[in-house]
Amino acid sequence: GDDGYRLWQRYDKVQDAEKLKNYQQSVSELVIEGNSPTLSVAQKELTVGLTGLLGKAVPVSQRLTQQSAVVAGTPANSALIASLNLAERLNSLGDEGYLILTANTNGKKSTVIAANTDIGVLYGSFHFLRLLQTQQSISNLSIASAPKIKHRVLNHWDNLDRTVERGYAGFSLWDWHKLPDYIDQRYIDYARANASIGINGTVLTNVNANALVLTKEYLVKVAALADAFRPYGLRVYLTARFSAPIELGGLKTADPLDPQVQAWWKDKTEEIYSYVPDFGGFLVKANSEGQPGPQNYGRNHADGANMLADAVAPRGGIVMWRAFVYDDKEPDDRAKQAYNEFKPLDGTFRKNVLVQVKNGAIDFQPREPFHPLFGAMPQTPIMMEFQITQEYLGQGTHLAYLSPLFKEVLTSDTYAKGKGSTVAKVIDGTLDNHTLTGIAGVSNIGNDRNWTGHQFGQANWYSFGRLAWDHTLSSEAIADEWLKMTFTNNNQFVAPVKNMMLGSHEALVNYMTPLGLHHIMGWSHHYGPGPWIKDKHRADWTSVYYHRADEEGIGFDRTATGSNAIAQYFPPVQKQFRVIKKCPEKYLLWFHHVKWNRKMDSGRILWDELCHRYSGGVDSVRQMQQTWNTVQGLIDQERFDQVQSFLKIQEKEAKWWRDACLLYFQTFSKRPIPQDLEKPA
Ligand code: GCW
Repeated sequence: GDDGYRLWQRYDKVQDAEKLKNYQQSVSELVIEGNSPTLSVAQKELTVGLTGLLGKAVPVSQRLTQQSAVVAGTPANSALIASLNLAERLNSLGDEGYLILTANTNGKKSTVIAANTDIGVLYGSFHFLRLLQTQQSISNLSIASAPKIKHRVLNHWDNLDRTVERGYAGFSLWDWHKLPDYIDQRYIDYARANASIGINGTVLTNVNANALVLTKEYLVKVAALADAFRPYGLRVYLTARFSAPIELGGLKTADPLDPQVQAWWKDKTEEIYSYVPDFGGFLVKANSEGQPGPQNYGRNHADGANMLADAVAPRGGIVMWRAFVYDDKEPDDRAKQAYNEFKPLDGTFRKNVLVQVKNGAIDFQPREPFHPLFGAMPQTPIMMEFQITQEYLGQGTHLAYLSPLFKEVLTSDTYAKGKGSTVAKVIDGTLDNHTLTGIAGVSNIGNDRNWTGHQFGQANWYSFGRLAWDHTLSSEAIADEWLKMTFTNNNQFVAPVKNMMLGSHEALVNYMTPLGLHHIMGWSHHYGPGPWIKDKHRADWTSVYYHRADEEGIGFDRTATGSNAIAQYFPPVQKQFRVIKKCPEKYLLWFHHVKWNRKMDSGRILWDELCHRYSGGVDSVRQMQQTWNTVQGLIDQERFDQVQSFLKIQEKEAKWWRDACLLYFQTFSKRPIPQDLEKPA
């Protein structure tokens, strides 16, 4: 059956007869001079891919023998490529960029995939395959591409017992029990998939870290994974449990200023590099949600990060230090804590430290305004952390295409250096001239047959990678290519399903947390609705803390009359959000406590508008179901059925959200559900 295992890397024969003929004529042989592990996987991918797509064998050759060859390589390892004098064009493309050109090689017309490095050749090869998979013309190519961000990393919240924190697609891919001796084909296919979208790093372990992964027993297993991934340009990172010197090293302290502690980490790091010579470095969650950290010893985040940074620096490693920190010390507004702790540390981090900031200040909500730390620490490379796994967005069963969420954040303007200081420019280093740049996505991958649980979860992995490479791509373009590669080029399928995807995130926001509501999910598991949650031992773990509904109105006042979290933004941004009248409605209840009878843009009062949003969300899901039903028969039955079943679950749960939230909030508003809307069941 077609279970989705092949992701977007399906190389089935091109259906359009004319295009097929053209491709067959344009690709006669594959010429790859030189050899290396990376070139050999590029060759394999091109051979398998082209053979499948063209429906004919494509001979591989070390030298050019025919017209219409595909020639791939670097000037250093290929005389043919060197003869094209591409130095100038390649110069600006760095270590990972590539060219795809229609060129004249030794008097023969060829398609050339050229790069400075073998990994660039591999990335270019995947791009070339994508052109055929999406049935674009390959007759007159002149493509240059290079990533805008240097470290494009997946974060796996995978535990050593193979459970995955916030994972909804089965168990961890890493089969520690059979490693290092058994290399599951899944590891290779995982690396292929990542390379195909330019992801070049993977943090194997949960940020709620287990120090055991730093022991020899595990390091040999980590090394086996790193060996499997290396040809694909995928570097391995680990999470570092801050108290490891105590737990593993038997020291009395983990104080980062203690010379013994520093020495322990240096030795440990050297040991890691002895197994994994290109080890990427550490990702650290410290002093957050009960994790140990430098503050346990009266030190700050920079002290902790710098100690680890010094340990990995001699080997070129980096430290990704997370800014997702909160505790009960900031009872008036948890949203303010990260900024308050980190902003004063700007300029005190080592050169090889990135501070990794979640897209919003609370926690991966269906919608949040951008985190005020973006733009606020110009001397520090700030790395983005998105969540691909749908912890707060319906988890394994709701279809929500997340590229629009990612784009909304990336295109937000921080005004840090005046208009046009977008979050994307902070992240890609152009705003403050950083060359060390990074973006992380919390993985939604597990050992389910289709990797992500929901077939459409694959689109979120895919779009994270594509945007990490080039954040200027549109959600529409990404959905278009993903659908064509994953399902079919048939426009009767692509056009309506693309529309469905593009509206899906907004639909979810509407039936879960419209108008800036947030964190009203069920306690701890974060799945269904739970706006009534209170009486937990910490205020900021309740829902009532976030929505603050009362007889007068609803919403969290984060202006000067409330927590004043708004003051963490640059003045022009504050101005956008400060007064109710001007604040975009999508963020209204994030920043303001608003009266139930306040007139909204639609002319309705707030209560009625809230009812309309919740109902509209349910309607949108029904619309998605209808759309999906029309494409039956255009794709394989197996994936069609699964998506159809999940949409039924989504509809049921959208109603659950709508009814639960409206009935609950109605106990405060004491107003009727508008006549024209379906009544809560
Ligand atoms: O989103 C929250 C999750 C925790 C997670 C934490 C974090 C890994 O509910 O499960 O822990 O954020 O990002 O550290």
